[in-house]
Amino acid sequence: MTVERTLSIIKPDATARNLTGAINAKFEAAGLRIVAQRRIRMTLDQAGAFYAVHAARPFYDELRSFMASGPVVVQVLEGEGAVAKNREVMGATNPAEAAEGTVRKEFALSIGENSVHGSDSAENAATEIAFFFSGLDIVG
Ligand code: RTP
Ligand code: MG
Repeated sequence: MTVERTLSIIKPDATARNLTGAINAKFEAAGLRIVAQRRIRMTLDQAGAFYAVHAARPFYDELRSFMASGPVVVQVLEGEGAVAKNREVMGATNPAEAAEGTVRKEFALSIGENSVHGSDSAENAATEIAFFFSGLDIVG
């Protein structure tokens, strides 16, 4: 497998509960390196643009309001098969279906307030990384 990068977001429900370090520890334990990281507060428009792919979904308004409701930590994770590995560490979207030991099993509050976002393909990872970071921000 090749070394790749993926975009991760620690969502407002997790920053509100001071879980950034606990979540980062899970990423690092899985061999993912945090090669860029920034704490930001998104506007409704920025959150809507980031999740534009879900614009037609019934949960879109709820999702962008939630993502703009408090601070988030945007980060680039690097490692062997980083996209799939991060999705594994995150667990299923719905915490009720997430495997033991995953971030969402341990920390998520609901299917919406589920603590983390992770890119779902290498192609989307490149687009999502460029949404928040310039090349100079990423130090591998
Ligand atoms: P993410 O994009 O945040 O990494 O999550 P995901 O791939 O596991 O799930 P996705 O289908 O892409 O959905 C994006 C986010 O929308 C919220 N959601 N709410 N109320 C609902 O039924 C519902 N379904 C999805 C979640 O915050 C989900 O992570
Ligand atoms: Mg997704």
